[in-house]
Amino acid sequence: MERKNLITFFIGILMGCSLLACQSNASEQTQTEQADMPVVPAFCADSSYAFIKAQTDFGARVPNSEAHRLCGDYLVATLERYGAQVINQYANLRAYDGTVLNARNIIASWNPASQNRLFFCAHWDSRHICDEDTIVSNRNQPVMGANDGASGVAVLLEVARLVSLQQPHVGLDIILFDAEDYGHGDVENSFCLGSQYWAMNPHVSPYNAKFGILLDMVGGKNPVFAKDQVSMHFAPDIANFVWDRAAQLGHGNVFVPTQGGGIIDDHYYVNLLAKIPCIDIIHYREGVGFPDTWHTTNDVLENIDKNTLYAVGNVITHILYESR
Ligand code: AHN
Ligand code: ZN
Repeated sequence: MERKNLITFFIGILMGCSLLACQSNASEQTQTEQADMPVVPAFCADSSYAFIKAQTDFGARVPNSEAHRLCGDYLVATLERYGAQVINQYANLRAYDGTVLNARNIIASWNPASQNRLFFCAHWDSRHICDEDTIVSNRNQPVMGANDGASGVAVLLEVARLVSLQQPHVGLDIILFDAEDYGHGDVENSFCLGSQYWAMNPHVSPYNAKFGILLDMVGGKNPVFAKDQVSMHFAPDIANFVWDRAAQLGHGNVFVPTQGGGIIDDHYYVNLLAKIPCIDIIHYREGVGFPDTWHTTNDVLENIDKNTLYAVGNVITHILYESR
């Protein structure tokens, strides 16, 4: 062997050894990063479930109540503990019945300087009345909102925990909207007061993100998540991308690729007023409607299914960590 070839040969052996060494005691991380595949941390449904319980333990989180204020403080403290920079956006918002709601949107940011960002959102308030309850005498009770409110927040708190352990490539904002559910079906724009306010007054100006994902009622039993018409109108590519990824991850039974109803939810105002594409993952089936527990006294922890939390959490964790 010529001297030059010999050197090449030894370099080759050395490289082979280091590769072998790398592989033999390699973490999954090193192997998958080599294949240019990001490592996606494991979403823990038990942890997410505990975040629902933490919220419902305060009681119903109706704006202007003690439970609402204390739960807001808990959410901010938890997000800060997971390394976020948190902004409290306070606003006095007039509800359909004239009540002035002391509202508080909570915005948690990681890597706020990055222009390359995503946001996830949910509403953290619970409804003041169980007006869909079959028992008439229950209809003046507030909604506990284990699913309607707490579930979306709980999935996002678990994502926050994962982000504290492993930084994604993109910047992230978790936006917890207030005063979503203090509306009246007959009064236009009376729901989603917190998101309407945020969309007209973003926490930083100018605010931009590639897209957003809203979670609403993501912890119920026998869920069906269809692509709602508002998402398909404003952000069809994002909806198709998320539903395709969900199917690849084995959640095609809950993320059904059909067109859902036209749902006025926080994402509608984010699209319309802030002009940022945002989709909704919401338990709603055309012809069936919202889950049976919706706006009733049955929207409690006992009716939460951890498998639903896992499906949604697993999908959005992949979307976050696979984004470049
Ligand atoms: C409508 O009822 C039109 N939108 C549902 C918004 C909502 C209420 N999400 C949870 N609770
Ligand atoms: Zn509701």
